[in-house]
Amino acid sequence: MSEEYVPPKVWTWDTESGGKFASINRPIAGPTSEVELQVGKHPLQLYSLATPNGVKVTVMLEELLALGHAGAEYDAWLINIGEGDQFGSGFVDVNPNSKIPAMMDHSTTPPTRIFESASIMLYLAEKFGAFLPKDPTERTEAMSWLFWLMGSAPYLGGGFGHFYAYAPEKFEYPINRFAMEVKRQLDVLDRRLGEAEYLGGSEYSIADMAVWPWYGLLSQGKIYDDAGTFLDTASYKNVKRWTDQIAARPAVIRGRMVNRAFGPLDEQLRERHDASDFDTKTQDKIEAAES
Ligand SMILES: N[C@@H](CCC(=O)N[C@@H](CS)C(=O)NCC(=O)O)C(=O)O
Repeated sequence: MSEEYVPPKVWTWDTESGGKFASINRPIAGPTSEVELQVGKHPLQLYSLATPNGVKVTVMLEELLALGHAGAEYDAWLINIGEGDQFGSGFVDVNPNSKIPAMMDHSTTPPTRIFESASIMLYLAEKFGAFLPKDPTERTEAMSWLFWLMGSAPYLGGGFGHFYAYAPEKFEYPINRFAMEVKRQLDVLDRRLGEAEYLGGSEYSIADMAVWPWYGLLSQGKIYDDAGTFLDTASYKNVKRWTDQIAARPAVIRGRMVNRAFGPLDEQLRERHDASDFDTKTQDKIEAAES
């Protein structure tokens, strides 16, 4: 590492930390501007972006619709975190933590706000009675893996991903530390998926929907540049089997497209207000119509 850093006695916010998201990082909570959120025609209003945390919820909503739960129809509004949309007053009213995904359910009186992806998934699983096994042992196992994900993914995203892909320089110490931890986590998943088809057991559940957008996309080499090669994800065979199985589900393919504002244009449905939007409002079609 370059120069040795000696922490001051009291930390102060006087410089940007550098790196890809430096301009949106700040040490205080609360809104920075007055911005009302838009509300569409469906009871469920989602405010999100297709990062792995956002994709968990759009996959779940598309899975619920695929299962015939018409009440899961939703409007998905794009929150561009790179531009600071998460600090608008309307968004902060829904999620005081200023992070996507955030959801409002207008079918209740008063409307219910839900933030934290796992809380949103549990809310939807309970509301529709779906994707949480009825068998108490499998249900508990699914919940354990859901909470495992919430504790583990920050080491993959905020730890490994940050230092491998986003930090202003490649620092060996944190990359080593978090690569070691993420490989251990992949081994944990690999062993579990060697003994059961899904994380909860025999049923596809919210545990799989939560874990897949992180460790499945990592296994497919779709997040953090070439991290799949760096971490040798191909060697985790059971994770790969499970990843490919889930990736082929039509609801997962649709869910990954919602609120996506990066990647191939035909895979970007920046806002979703109707099931037909997948056929007519992807970004390639919008841009073709404008030109
Ligand atoms: N534990 C939260 C994490 C959400 C989260 O970290 N969201 C990121 C995008 S993946 C975000 O909105 N970041 C914006 C910011 O930090 O300002 C959840 O699962 O909902």
